[in-house]
Amino acid sequence: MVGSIPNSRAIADVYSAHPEKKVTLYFIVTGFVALLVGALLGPFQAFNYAGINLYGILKPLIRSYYQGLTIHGVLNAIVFTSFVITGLMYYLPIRELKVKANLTYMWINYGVMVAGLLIAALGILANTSNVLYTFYPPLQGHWSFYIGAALIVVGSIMPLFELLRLRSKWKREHSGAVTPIVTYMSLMTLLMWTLASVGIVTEVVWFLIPWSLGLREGVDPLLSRTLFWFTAHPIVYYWLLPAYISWYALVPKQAGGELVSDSLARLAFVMFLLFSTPVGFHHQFTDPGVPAAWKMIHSMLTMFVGIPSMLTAFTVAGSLEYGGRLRGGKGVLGWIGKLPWGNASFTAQILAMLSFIVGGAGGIVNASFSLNPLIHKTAWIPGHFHTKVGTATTLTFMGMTFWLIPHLTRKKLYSNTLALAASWFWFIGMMVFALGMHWQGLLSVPRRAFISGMAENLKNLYADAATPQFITGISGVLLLIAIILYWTVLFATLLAKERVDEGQEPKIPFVTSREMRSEGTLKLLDNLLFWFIMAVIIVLVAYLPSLITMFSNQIPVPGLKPW
Ligand code: HAS
Ligand code: CU
Repeated sequence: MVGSIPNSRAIADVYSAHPEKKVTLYFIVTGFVALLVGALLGPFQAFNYAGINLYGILKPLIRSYYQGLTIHGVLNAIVFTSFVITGLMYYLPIRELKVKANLTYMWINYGVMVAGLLIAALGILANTSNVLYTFYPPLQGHWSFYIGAALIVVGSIMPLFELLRLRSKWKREHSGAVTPIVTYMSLMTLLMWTLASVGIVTEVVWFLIPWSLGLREGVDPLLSRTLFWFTAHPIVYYWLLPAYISWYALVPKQAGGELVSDSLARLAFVMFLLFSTPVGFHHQFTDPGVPAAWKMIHSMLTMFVGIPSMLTAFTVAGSLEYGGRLRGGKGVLGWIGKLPWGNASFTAQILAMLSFIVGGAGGIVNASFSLNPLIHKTAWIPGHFHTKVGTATTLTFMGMTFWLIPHLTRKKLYSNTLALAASWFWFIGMMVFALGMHWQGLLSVPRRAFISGMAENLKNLYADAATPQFITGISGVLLLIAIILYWTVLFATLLAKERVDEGQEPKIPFVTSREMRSEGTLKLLDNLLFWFIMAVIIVLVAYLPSLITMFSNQIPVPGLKPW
């Protein structure tokens, strides 16, 4: 490192070459501050599933288990993911295309989402909206919860239009070339998410906001749930695919390798666009009003959506192997030891990948029409998704910040050793949590249950789950340590005084990609409108018959507020 320059001048010119760095930093840091608040409630929930009720410590701020769980789910699953993903969806394509983005539009986008966050916080912190992050009616939250959530969803879709504009500008200047890979994957993610969001936007804007304002007598719970799950399965790929973009287009470079197949990566994203949305009934296998035939069709389509993840494993593993061999790895598996395990950003993301496999296997059980009833609404489900959004996505984003924050701010990472420790504690903590909760689920311990606060006469209801409950409690301690380590690294890096000279900061570890001609398969894969229309057709076939029946046979139910 050449040397550092005084802070005052540094701020002025840190962003001058790339002003999009500043708004990206705001998106990323806002997301991780939200995650810190949400994550800190996590150990309380793990201790609850160990039979230990520590909620008294949180009073009067947090007045109940369900208020705490709502804050945990909303901040972690909706706010953290939306802010970080929106920042990444802008920044990586802008830098890959080497174009100037509309900064005003980006800052307006940031403002819309911050407004949504603050408005939703009104209802939640006032203890009027303990509806959890799935906000199923007839539980009725305050109107501020629904309006805030709607603004965050609108904000999460906004990057699509700027990226489409930047892509067509780039294509005019590079005629005959296909969309560069990171921009391509980002656009496919946002197209999928825009199609998927139609369900939740209809539910919230058409039904729940007027209902919460007293303009609607009641809403039909089955129709609301169906519109919610229309969106809420594909939302998991909105959370996952930005992590995949790093696993495909950045991590191989960090491993000293390259992306071994650009077109296989594009094919995986086409499959996610086509099959992410028409599967939502796999969350409603026990809902009475959904015809069994459609549940079976959605179950089979869900198995389909596992295929692009298999493709991803194949391509990513090949790309890592390429890097390991360039580093001198020999024999069938000798390349693994040669990978840069001392690099916190790299290791965090490999641990995230391994966690994805565990959760994916459980996902196939969830998706099975005959097995699902064994685990539906049990602790198995949080066990599943803490390996997915809780680790595959979250630990990947943490791993990315270990180069991205120094890249954006020109400040050195506070400590690679602490960052490595945070990654291992998070990974091991989440694996222990997943073991405890999957196991409790198999013993029929319910999810979303204040089991540490049960009445005296029910105290021994889950006595046979004592071992997995103990395991779950251990995970709470490990994850608390991980939280302290990670946010120490993040804030110490952000608050550092010194900045390195221009050009000394970490580069974006893009894999090497050359300009490819738009012909043959690549031309077909690059036809975004065609694939989007195909996706809309599949979704209409999978949903329209049931939705027509539900819309025409609504049973409006008034709101419940048991808090
Ligand atoms: Fe899930 C419930 C099925 C993926 C998140 N899931 C949830 C909930 C959340 C969630 C939050 O079918 C709870 C919602 C609620 O509150 O009620 N899920 C699946 C399936 C997949 C899946 C089939 N889920 C995710 C991802 C999530 C996520 C990703 C967040 C990011 N899930 C379900 C079902 C339910 C459910 C039902 C409802 C259950 C109920 O009854 O309520 C698939 O995408 C999984 C694909 C994976 C596989 C496994 C094999 C894959 C391998 C290779 C991949 C490895 C890679 C790693 C890419 C087919 C072996 C990189 C490679 C290396 C080099 C290591
Ligand atoms: Cu799902």
